[in-house]
Amino acid sequence: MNSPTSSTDTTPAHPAWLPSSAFAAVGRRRVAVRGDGALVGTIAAEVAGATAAHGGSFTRLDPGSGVGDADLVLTLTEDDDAPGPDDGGSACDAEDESFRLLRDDGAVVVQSASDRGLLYGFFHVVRLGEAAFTGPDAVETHAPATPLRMLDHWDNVAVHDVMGQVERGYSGGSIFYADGEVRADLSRVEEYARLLASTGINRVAINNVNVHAREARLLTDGLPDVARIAAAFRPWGIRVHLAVSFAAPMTLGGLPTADPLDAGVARWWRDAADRVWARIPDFGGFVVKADSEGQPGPFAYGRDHADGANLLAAAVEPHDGLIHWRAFVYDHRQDWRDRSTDRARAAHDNFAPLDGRFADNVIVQVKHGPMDFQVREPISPVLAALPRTRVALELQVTQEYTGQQKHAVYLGRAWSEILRFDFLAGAATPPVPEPGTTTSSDIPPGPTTVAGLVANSGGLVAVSNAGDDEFWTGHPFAQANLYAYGRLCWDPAADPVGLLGEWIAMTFPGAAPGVAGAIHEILDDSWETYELYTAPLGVGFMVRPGHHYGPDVDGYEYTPWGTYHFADRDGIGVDRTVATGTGFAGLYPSPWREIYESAETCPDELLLFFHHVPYTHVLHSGKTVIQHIYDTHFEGVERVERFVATWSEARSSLPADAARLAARVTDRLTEQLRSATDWRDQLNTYFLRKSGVPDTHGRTIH
Ligand code: GCV
Repeated sequence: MNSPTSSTDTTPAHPAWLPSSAFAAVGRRRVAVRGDGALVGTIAAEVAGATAAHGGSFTRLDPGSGVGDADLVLTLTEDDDAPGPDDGGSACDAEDESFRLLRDDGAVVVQSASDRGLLYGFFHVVRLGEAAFTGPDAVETHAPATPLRMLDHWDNVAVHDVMGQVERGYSGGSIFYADGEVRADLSRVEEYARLLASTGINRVAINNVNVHAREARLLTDGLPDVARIAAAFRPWGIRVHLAVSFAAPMTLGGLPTADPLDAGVARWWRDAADRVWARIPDFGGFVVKADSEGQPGPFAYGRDHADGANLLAAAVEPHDGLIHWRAFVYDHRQDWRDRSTDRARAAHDNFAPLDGRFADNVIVQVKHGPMDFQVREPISPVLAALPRTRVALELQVTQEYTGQQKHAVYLGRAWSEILRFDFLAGAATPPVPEPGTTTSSDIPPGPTTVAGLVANSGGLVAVSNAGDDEFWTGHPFAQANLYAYGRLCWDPAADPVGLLGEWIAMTFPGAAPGVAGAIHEILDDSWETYELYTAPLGVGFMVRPGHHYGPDVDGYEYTPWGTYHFADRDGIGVDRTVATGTGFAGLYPSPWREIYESAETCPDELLLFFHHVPYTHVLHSGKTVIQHIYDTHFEGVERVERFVATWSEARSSLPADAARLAARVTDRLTEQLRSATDWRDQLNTYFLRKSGVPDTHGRTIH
């Protein structure tokens, strides 16, 4: 786990994708900023800094004044801006985060009805660089796909015995907490807020969803400190949320119960919420992990998750607050001998029957896959099973199961695939629900992709990968994941490789062209590379128990966690069919239920998630399962060898001030190669010994 943070570390943070040189195009120009509003001050300070650094000029204009001959005008919408009927803009609408960009003969005007929209417009121009001014005349409107674009931190205030300062954190300590307290110096939080705002993130939950005793108190006597953190985020248009313990009325309030239907409990939560909003008027709401992995919840009182969530929803409703209620609920004390219980079904079984019962300000937060952030899983059917409930997609930017920021793994491509997944697979009309079913087949007409389902609902949430590490993310290349997550929240249809290109261009401005090419060579297909040398064909969880790093094929096989692959001498995989298995495949709407039900039509990459097959089963690729395992593991390592060679050539073209970054990347790639080799040898050896089937190419398997 990560090491405890050091509160005395003074190494300046790497600027990530916002180095001064990324502002050169704006900073060389005559820039005017017009309008009132807290965030307009933020923009003005940014422009003042950029123009001072790069030789341009900056004017702060009063509302209503003329804009003169500026090259770039950043202005709140004023009456004479007369937005057209299609713009959707209305003056002074704080909730409207859209902005308009008008380019006329190289002069650019960015307008927005809100200061947040203007901030996003400013960063849009920064991202475009020179192209912002040299492009053809244009009038463009940009708006986020969803108003809810959030990051969760799994940071502990007090270092946890097992999980450390940041649960599943691989980037040093917490930027919020050190030595059991909220940090006195929150300047890293301010820098972080700026980075996030530049990608469009607008909400952050600041503590671990596993709420331990010290962290629970953030809700009560810790509030002044939470208010300080909120103040650090506020100039960047980001609202703060807290993870809370369902048992708080007992552990903090001294009540005899936390029963969601108890009037005293309801009163306690109302008072708690009133105190929070009195202190932090723009507070966002609470995040709750209940009845999951030992966290308290409504089951203890014979109540369900709608009862639990609605209790908190009523408390925050007078303040327009939100409850993010996690759907990650399953039995973690399963008997591995029992093949009828399927962890993949659990969230659906618990939540689908509750559809329609959640209050309007409850957001059910659903992990993208039915298990737990594996490198490859099918899309969670829960996302389409709650048409009368607000639902958020939960992703994991921190690389718990995808190389822990020691391996270069760009996840933008994975997330893009998830967001584009269409529950109806392009079917023209939704299928007619089968009588008496409560499964996802009755999703309403309308957008049926994951992005479409969450856009006007609960939006997106992801677990952050940032910490107090010099490079923010441990592996400097993992910054690209944080960046791409924010950008995909704003535009889920964006090309993920294009976003990677944006991150490279901003992070390494002016670097030799070979550098960008090399980073693309390493990262573009790195998610697939990681999949090649780790767990095959959607099977998952072949990691060391506990810390989840490195190979251990049977590590979780005979444990209570419900994460099995069922490999024996004849075959491997989990039968999740309706016909002979756990029935999980039947939780999808058509045509996916039929596609997944049959081993003939199931996509290769998910075969072992849905089917138990012999090692000699022939994939669509034409290879047998066993040969696929051997080939992919050899290929994965070969690819990482190429990453190492590519980087060792590219790093010599980096400027001297990137030496520390270059060295860090080299160290991480060295570890990635060692680990990938370990994965290859353990996996191939295990399956050769288990199956007795030799590699057709006769390569070394131990
Ligand atoms: C915060 C997985 C992780 C846990 C995490 C949990 C969750 O089980 O290993 O560390 O707990 O997911 O998402 O709540």
